[in-house]
Amino acid sequence: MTVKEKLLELLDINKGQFISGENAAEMLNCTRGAIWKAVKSLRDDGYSINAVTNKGYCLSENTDVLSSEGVRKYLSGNAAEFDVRVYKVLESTNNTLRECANAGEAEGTVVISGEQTKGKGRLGRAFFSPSDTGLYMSILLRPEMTASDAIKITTAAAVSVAEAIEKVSGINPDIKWVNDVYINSKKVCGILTEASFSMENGGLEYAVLGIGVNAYEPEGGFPEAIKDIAGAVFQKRENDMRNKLAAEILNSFSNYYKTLEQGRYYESYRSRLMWKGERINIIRVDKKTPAVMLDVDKDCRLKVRYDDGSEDYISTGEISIRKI
Ligand code: BT5
Repeated sequence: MTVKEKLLELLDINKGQFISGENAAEMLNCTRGAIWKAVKSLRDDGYSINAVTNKGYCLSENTDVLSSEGVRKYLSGNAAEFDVRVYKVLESTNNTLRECANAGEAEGTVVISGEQTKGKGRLGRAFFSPSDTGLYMSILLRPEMTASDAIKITTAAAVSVAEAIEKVSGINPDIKWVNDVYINSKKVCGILTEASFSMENGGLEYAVLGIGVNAYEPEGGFPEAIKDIAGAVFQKRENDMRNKLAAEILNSFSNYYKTLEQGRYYESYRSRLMWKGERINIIRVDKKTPAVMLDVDKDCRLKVRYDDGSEDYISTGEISIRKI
């Protein structure tokens, strides 16, 4: 462990309390100069460390900096096997992970970033990913499944995010078919699964599961274009929250993933489904069809009733829904 890592551990254990440079240097067996250098470097990484003459250094109680050690600390069960890599800024965690996948990296490689400069949504849309307020994460999967079953990755992930949020915050989120997580009618998470298929047998070669969560509202609020749609999970910064949230998503997802075919996540998905029994518009490119949303089936197809009384099951794809 470097002085920086050891100092972070020391400050973390004593969060909210001052430790003098002299004591820290003695405990870590280094010079006070080395402590000061480590403090500067931790601040550059985003840690809020207060320095007061005659008192020393104190890590703010509401420090919430993403780090691979920070995420690993909260992993449990199957998720403890994940290889978590945390970056400060990337174009898109899905893009970075696709490069890892194409280079032959293993299932369970996880790329997390504190900011994305080209965060992607579905169908070429952008996902707003400002620095230090969100969690942008991609998981590499190499499942043996057909293309049509790949939707289960996305739906299981939506349940995992909702359950993880509930676990760390007590808030009970909803799911908007098929891949969005909502709190109080605002989107707090979007999910984009990108799959690569084998040219030889048409099977799934790998899938990159991308999850973007707005943990906090960015300073100055969300941009005009999404300010009526987007929301954040937390109202104020919470101690180590994004590391916890990332880990809890991975903990929950790793369990559902092992039994994806059995669809154990289905009842949780169904109970969180927004707009059940309400009128919606089904949007295909620019054609809108009004209907009543009835339910989802085990394959997460949407069961709807059209105005002529006929019923239909809708699969995801180039479709989205809006409440009327
Ligand atoms: C999604 O697409 O919501 C999928 C988003 C997936 C993002 C993750 S982050 C990690 C990984 N790396 C990536 O590059 N992507 C994944 P879609 O259902 O198409 O929704 C996109 C729409 O949501 C946009 O057109 C906006 O209206 C809205 N939107 C954009 N940014 C948002 C945000 N931060 N919060 C809430 N809504 C947003």
